Amino acid sequence: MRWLPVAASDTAARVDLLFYSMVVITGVVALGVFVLMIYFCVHYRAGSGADRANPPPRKKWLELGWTLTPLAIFIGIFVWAAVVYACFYRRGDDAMTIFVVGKQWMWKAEHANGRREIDELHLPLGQPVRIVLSTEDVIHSFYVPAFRIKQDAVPGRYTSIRFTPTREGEYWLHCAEYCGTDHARMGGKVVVMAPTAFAQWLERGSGNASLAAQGFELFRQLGCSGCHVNSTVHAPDLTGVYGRTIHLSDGRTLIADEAYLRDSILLPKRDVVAGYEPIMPSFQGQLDEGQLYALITYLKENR
Ligand code: HEC
Ligand SMILES: [Cu+2]
Repeated sequence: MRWLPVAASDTAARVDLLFYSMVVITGVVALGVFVLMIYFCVHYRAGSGADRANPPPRKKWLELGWTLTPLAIFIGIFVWAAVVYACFYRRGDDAMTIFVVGKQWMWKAEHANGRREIDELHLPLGQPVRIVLSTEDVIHSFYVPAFRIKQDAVPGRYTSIRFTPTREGEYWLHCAEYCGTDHARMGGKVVVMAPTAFAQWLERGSGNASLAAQGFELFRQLGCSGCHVNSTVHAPDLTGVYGRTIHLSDGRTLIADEAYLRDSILLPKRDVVAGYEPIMPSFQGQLDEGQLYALITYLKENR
């Protein structure tokens, strides 16, 4: 008998173990409570001959025991669950990044080499993947039950989730956040392929330039290079900007991640780099999510 969808990722194995452990622990406790309750109801019913004299004295160790043991178990479960949760968001350079954007009512995916797909997502078996999510309109939620992952795509920012597919096959992909008329139809399938088959599939791409190359093209077209590369304008050098520690003019310090690069392009007045004038124009409304991510991919790879 199968209670849950097949487990097709490393996260699924971790989530299931946690889930079943909680079912067993709470089940055993509930069973114990009900058995005792029924026993006491019958034993001490009105008119029964049970001995009610000499009630046992209070035993402190017993009360402490049944208070502290569940406390320890619940805190243990909390720590365990926190570790499982943290795995979804672990960073590491080994993960393959795929950009997925939600749009009423479809999921559009773009691989690093520029191959695009809609309502389908091909993944290689055994390779850690990081899905970077965004949306063109309202909140959507990227939900693959077989992977036990569900992550909101939120307007105006990036969210991401990480996992490793561990089983070849096709799995349902859904939107799990009500997003309008065709919400229930928003979804498709995830196809997990053997690594060599995946590599071939990826190569058979539609002939798009890679994300980084598209980004470079935009970097020139939009005039970014006019200020940022060999220019008389006083603007920061963007070579290796990703991951750099940035000092801002208001004294804050942060690490340049995807979110920071996104904000630098759309809301340049918000985080002004120390030592520079806030002269960079906003590019809000001039780029769709795919173009913006291509630009960021170019900045990430421009080391
Ligand atoms: C008019 C000149 C100008 C143009 C055009 C321009 N920038 Fe800038 N940019 C600046 C200046 C000046 C700063 C530093 C002050 C600030 O943070 O606003 C900056 C900051 C940045 C930063 C933050 C750099 C850091 O070291 O933290 C990024 C990223 C960036 N720009 C990317 C871009 C991209 C991508 C484009 C094109 C879409 C672009 N810029 C277009 C002048 C420009
Ligand atoms: Cu949706």
